[in-house]
Amino acid sequence: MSTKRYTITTALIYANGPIHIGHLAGVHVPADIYARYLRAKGKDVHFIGGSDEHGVPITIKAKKEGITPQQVVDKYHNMLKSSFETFGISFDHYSRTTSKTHFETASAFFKKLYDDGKFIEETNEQLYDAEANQFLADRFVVGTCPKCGNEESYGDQCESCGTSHNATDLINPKSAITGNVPSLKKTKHWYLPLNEYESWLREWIVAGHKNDWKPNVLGQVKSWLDDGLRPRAVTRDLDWGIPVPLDGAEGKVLYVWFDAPIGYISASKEWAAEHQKDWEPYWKDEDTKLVHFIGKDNIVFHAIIFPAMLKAEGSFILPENVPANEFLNLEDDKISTSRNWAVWLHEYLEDFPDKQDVLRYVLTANAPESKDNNFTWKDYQARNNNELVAVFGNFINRVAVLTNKYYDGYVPAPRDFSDTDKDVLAAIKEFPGDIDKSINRYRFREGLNTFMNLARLGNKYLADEEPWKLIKTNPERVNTVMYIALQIATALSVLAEPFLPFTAKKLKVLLTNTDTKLTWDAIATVTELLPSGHKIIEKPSLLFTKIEDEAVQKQLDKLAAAKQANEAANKPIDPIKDTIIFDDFTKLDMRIGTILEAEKIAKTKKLLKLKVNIGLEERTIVSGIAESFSPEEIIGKRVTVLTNLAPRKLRGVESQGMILMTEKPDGKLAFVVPDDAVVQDGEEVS
Ligand code: B3M
Ligand code: ZN
Repeated sequence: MSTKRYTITTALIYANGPIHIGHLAGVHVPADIYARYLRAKGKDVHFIGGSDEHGVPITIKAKKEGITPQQVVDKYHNMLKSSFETFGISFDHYSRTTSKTHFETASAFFKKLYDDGKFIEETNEQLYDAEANQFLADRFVVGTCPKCGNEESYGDQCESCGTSHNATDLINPKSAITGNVPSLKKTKHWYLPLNEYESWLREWIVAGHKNDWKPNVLGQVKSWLDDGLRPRAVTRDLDWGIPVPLDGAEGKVLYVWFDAPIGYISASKEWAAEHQKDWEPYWKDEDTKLVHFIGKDNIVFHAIIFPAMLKAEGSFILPENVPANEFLNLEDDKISTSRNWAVWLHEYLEDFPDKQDVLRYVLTANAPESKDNNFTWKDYQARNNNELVAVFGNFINRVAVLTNKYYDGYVPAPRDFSDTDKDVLAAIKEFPGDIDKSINRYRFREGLNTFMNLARLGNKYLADEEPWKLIKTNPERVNTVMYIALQIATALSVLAEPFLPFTAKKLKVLLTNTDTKLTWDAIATVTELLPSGHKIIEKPSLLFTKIEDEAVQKQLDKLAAAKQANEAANKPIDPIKDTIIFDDFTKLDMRIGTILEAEKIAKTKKLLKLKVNIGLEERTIVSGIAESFSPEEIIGKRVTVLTNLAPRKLRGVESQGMILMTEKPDGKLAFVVPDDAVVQDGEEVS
């Protein structure tokens, strides 16, 4: 059956934090390329995304910040939505799972499965934290993964091997709320018997999609099926979520992974209501192609659990494909929200407000399509400077400048085409089809590379023909060369749209072909893409600008600071020393003092020579604090001094005491001082 329309979804982002380049590279950039490409092909495309606002991650964040879950999701939903907009992710609708439509849709979905007898109802023992007075599901419990031995697996999923399991499967479970070992307590839940769908899933995926699903997705699916599927609870004992729509289910909500994928359907309903459309064909007609863009940790939910839910419901189509990506690392380290090891989109957009396409380009060129990949700022800079600026930008700039210089901006009329010219004109026509092949197989890096080959072709053509030299000897030939260069530029302006949408727009403005109806496929068929006599813009701006070392260094410094702060925060606290008796303590003479003078000791890094008033007298003290303080800033500071320490010479200066210090998380030192300024110098510490 031929495809009439496309429903394209992106994994819903948990609204408990901002979005980072890992999400973008894995999910949103490829999905957006796909959606824009299909629109350029004139297809009926429905492209949706949204915020995942339920589940334990939201509750944990709310507890941490001392606000309500609703406040958490409101804050991050708005932030996510606006970063996506600024970044040019072309959603037809961006929704959220706390919307009224979604509550209704998810409840009705559950109710239908319940009424049709698709669930098993079971009361059994679940992990319970008596101190927190709460059942421990999902991320509220950590323990050892029964499959791979990772000691920090969550209750519902192990992030190390990707396995999804039940909380009671964990070995040595511990409450993430109190750290206590949980007890067991009986509770009633509803289970989807996945085991009953096993042979159907095997038939549908392993037999039906073995040629079109990505090997990483098929591999994971096969391994789960081979392990055997088990009934899976779709409800939880939590107070944040969509209430289970049954009598006698008070205090229970739908499991977040039950409600979240239904969020895709809710998003379509909202979009349809806003645009006077019918949502149902996008989810129910067999000639609709449904594609879920996700990261590899979401494969089981989109390839097994959600399809089983859809199948159980009975009226929906199933995904045609689930093109999951692997993970993107950052500077050779795993991206981590808790360690703040990430490039956050909202910060990127502040630092590089007009460079959306550069990030899209680098994330696509480096996309973790078949294996984990790495983002580095040096590579980002190199790809911008050596590829976007030096190849694509340079070609377009030459075309624009020379056309204006030689022809006042008018496209010249060509004369006789040389063999090279004919080859180039024929080559242009090959590009849309070649890119089609890559994109239809979800090979976006390959598609982008092919696209860049067209820019390379243009750049090389001009470099070989050298119109700037020919203009003196053979101006007629220059007409033809520039005409051809302008045809390449025009093809680029159309084919750039999925990958570099901001640039495509700029380029269309530059060529003033914004209003022509040049479609993707026209590039392969139309002989003259930009006709002779057409006028382009006089003073176009550059498509790309160079990224300097300082800009990159600023980003690296930011990461270094994040790493340092994280290490400091995780620094283990020293264990308590051996017990002493009271007499040992009374031997110490510690007094409050004030720093009167301070100077650096020459040729040392750490040492300051201080004069300190300790009430009875003034003391000279040499202190290793120069890396934490400048001499000027500490004059007048109150300190605590150990006064009866045997004097000792340091760099020729006799030190008559020691200043008490403690260390801050960033490794810098801080003085130990009385919390009341009225305490006099000389007062003893006891
Ligand atoms: N929010 C998990 C994630 O962000 C989850 C995806 C839901 S898709 C329906 O990785
Ligand atoms: Zn595991």
